[in-house]
Formats: sequence, structure tokens, C-alpha cells
Amino acid sequence: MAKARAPTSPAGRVLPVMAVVLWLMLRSAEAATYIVGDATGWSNVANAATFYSNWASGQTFQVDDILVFNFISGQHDVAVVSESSFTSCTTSSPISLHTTPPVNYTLNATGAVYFICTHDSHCSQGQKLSVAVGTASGPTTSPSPAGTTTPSPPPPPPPPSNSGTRFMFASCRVMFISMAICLLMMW
Ligand SMILES: [Cu+2]
Repeated sequence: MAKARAPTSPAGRVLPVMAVVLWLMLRSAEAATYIVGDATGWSNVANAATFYSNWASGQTFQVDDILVFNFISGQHDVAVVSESSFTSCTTSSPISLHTTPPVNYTLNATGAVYFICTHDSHCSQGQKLSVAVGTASGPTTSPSPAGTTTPSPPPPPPPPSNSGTRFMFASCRVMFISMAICLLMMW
């Protein structure tokens, strides 16, 4: 007689799934994931300093965004360093050192963050990256060789980031997979 309430109504099963999907989408709106150097990854490529400087200037970084450093294990690493160590490529006593790829680094505060590779002379070759977190006005500290001091150029409008777009597609994929699961459950 005391028939247990059958949890078989489609809506009862779909709603939790939809809630999870909504939560995932809200999360993705908060934080973005950036692949450092995009397809090139984290390496001592030719003109690396310019390459990574240009890469960073094309992005807008916010707190909680994640930088992903892709590299071959044992050939590179990711050291978070002070501004002076960044400028001088001092590899001793970094703030933190990450050696196992891929390195996911969460930007946890506003301001500048400095990354270098400590392998051989990779930093001197330009394998270094500085990002400005929480400001939309481009790289704050690009240690360009002395001489060229241009009078404050107007800040370019931030272009849509490839990595961010890619992440959005990933979110959409999650959403579509969840919807497919919903449909299956309703059958
Ligand atoms: Cu390296």
C-alpha cells in the first residue's frame, strides 16, 4: 500500500542533469583556459621572446584563468619567477618550479606573473613569458631592449582569443553530450 514514489518520471531524472550542465556552463563563463603558444606550445622556438610576447598581448587574462604549458618532458620546464629573475634569466630559487607536462597554472591574483624555462640557455634564447592579470591594457612589463620609447599608443581592442573560443566549443560539446544523455534517459 505504501507504494514508494517511483523515481521514474523523465523530468525527475533530467533536471539534475540539466542542473549540472548549467553549473558547468557558468563555470566556463568564469574562467578561461589558455594554451600558451597555442599549437607551438612552450619551447625555445626561434625569436621566442617576441613570439611569447605577441602571444600574451593577444589575450586578456583574468584571475582564475588557467595557463596550460605544453612541452616535452625533460626538455623544458616552467619556473614562476620574480620580475628581476625574469629580466636577468636567473634560474636559481624560482618561486615555484613545474617539470611535469602539461603544466596547468591558475592565475590566482591580479598583477604581473613571470614564467621562464630553466633548461640550458632557453630563457636567454627567449623562452620566457610575462602576463598581466586583471588588466585589459596589454603586457605591463615587456622588457624590450632600451632605446625605443614610443609615446603611449592607444590600446587596441582586445581580439577574440583562439584559446577562449576553443574552450567555448569544449563547453558546447559538454552541453550537447549532456543533452544526448537526457534524450536517452527519456526514452
Ligand atoms: Cu626550455
